[in-house]
Amino acid sequence: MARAKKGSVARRDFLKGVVAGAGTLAASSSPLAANAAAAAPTPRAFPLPAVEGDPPPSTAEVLTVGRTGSDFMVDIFKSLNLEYVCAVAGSSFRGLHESVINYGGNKNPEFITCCHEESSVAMGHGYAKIEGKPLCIFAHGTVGLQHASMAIYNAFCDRVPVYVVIANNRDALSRDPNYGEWAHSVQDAAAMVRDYTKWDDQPASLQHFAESAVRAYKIAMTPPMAPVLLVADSELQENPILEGARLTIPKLTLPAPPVGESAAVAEAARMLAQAENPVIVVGRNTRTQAGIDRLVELAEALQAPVIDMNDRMNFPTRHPLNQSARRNAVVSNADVVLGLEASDFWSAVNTYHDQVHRSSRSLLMPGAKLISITADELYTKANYQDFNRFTEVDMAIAGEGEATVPSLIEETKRQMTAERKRVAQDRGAKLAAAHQKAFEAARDEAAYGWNASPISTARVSAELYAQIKNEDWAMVSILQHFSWWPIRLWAFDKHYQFLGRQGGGGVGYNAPATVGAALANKKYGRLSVSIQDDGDLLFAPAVLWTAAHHRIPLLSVMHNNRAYHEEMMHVQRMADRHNRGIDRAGIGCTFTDPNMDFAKLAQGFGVYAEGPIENPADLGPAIKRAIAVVKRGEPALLDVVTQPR
Ligand SMILES: Cc1ncc(C[n+]2csc(CCOP(=O)(O)OP(=O)(O)O)c2C)c(N)n1
Ligand SMILES: [Mg+2]
Repeated sequence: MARAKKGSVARRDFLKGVVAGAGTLAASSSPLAANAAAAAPTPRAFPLPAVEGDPPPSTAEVLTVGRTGSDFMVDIFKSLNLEYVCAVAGSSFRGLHESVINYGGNKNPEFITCCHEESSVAMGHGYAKIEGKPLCIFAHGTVGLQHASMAIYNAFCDRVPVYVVIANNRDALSRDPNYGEWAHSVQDAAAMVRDYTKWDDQPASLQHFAESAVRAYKIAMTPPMAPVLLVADSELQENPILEGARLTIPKLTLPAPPVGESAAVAEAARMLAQAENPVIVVGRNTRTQAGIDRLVELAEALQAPVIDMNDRMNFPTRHPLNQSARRNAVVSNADVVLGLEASDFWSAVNTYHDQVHRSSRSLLMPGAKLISITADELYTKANYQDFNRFTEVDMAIAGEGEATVPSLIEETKRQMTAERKRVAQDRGAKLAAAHQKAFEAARDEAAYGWNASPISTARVSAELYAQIKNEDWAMVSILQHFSWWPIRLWAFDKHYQFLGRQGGGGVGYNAPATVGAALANKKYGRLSVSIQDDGDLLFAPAVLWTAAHHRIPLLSVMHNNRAYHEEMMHVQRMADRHNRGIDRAGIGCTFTDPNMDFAKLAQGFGVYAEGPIENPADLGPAIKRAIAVVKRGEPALLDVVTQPR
């Protein structure tokens, strides 16, 4: 167990002064952590309010102090192996800030300078999806958390752990009006994000902080994972550690993930093995390479098609059983459908029509059976509706997908008789042919408008892949606005090669999340690449400076369609519906007159950038130059003017 180190002489002197001035606490000169009772209460460092006749407070002359609560908090963060803290500086956590950089040596955690709290959290979101664990975020009480809130919501909906620490001045008497500390203080700081965090606490003592800090980490990392929030009271940070305080940091033991009940898993395996056309639908399932490999093993044992909902990197895109491009055909033919962490299972087995009268249609054959395996059953909140449409299933197994698949494989293999294996082999051969046909159709489609300007999204995708495919690459951005071209044409097979989406659909995620993912990829020497939408970058572009300052290698290729194009399509749809023509749908949606110069923007933040690139022939050489920069360990951005989708 880590333990608070001894305090300095200066601090002990200070403590004596406080004790004398306050006149309420028993004096002690014993060194820290020696001969002390466990869990001694933390004293007030400030004197009690002066009353008439009191001598002037002795703290007025005391300007230096040794170890404080914030040093101990840094010890705790070190024990949790938090690699980075992403933050916009804020005086409510000035104690923690200074302890991280000086006492903690600015290593584990290292301070990453951010320019918006939404970027801090989204960086943590992207980082966690690569690294499988959270980094730390500091945010200024109230205003910092208000800025951070949408990114916390995205991470919550995406079931990603983010470790948020905010600061607050609970005690009204310790709020300095000169620094706006009244407006930055709050009775219940976590209230505004409680609906989309898994747990929060405002510890009242350092020992309480230690226990809650370890508890928070454990809760965040237990599936279903989610953000947590800890309030580091400003006084608790800045007060000296009480002489004799015997502070301990509890050891962190992460629970093994919940596994589906064995009899239910055996029954699910029986249903799948007996099925004529089993289908696997996979959502936020896969955390590790072993998770991908096991999903391949399960699919191959059954020769079952896999529909990847693209919420994570789950299944190799060029595996013959990957039938994501044929979802409707495959689901319509299924007699048993297994959903693995399929957070939107309903949408995988239904179609939905955005018309005046909204309607939906089930894709399923009558009598088709649905099995779901998900840890989401273990945790659902009420207010925000990210749990999607209720899906009627025939068997529901509460357990984590990745952790349950191994026993499902074992049972499935046991159930596969020679006859079932022969049926499966025939099915697999047909599916392999269908996969190849769908791939070739996508490749043909990609050739349309090859020489167009603005440049086609398929051409951008192909030009990029040509130059990274022999590298250890990771595509760290969302791809749904890019017609999913990389997913349709590239060979993804490693767990870090794709991260899924924003979770809550909040725009402003992509730029910071890709920087966070690239930060995680840096130590592995991976080449992080991103397709960067223009509208998304405009939310908080200064994260480019963060990438430049911290030498985070990331190639951002812009999908600059000069619009909030998705929204423009909605406005067009409304105009169509009202029979008014779509010619004015750009109002409120397009970024023209004047065009924005993203290369200049990036250069202004110290990032290597080229553009606007409008001629497709210029793209390949520009990508080559940008990759050379990224290989030097820096970010680079190419502003590519593209077709809308
Ligand atoms: C915080 C937030 N504000 C608004 C929206 C609505 N919205 C959804 S997509 C979109 C367009 C984003 O533009 P861009 O990132 O350039 O993508 P494009 O659709 O142009 O490819 C907007 C504004 C949202 N999802 N989140
Ligand atoms: Mg756009």
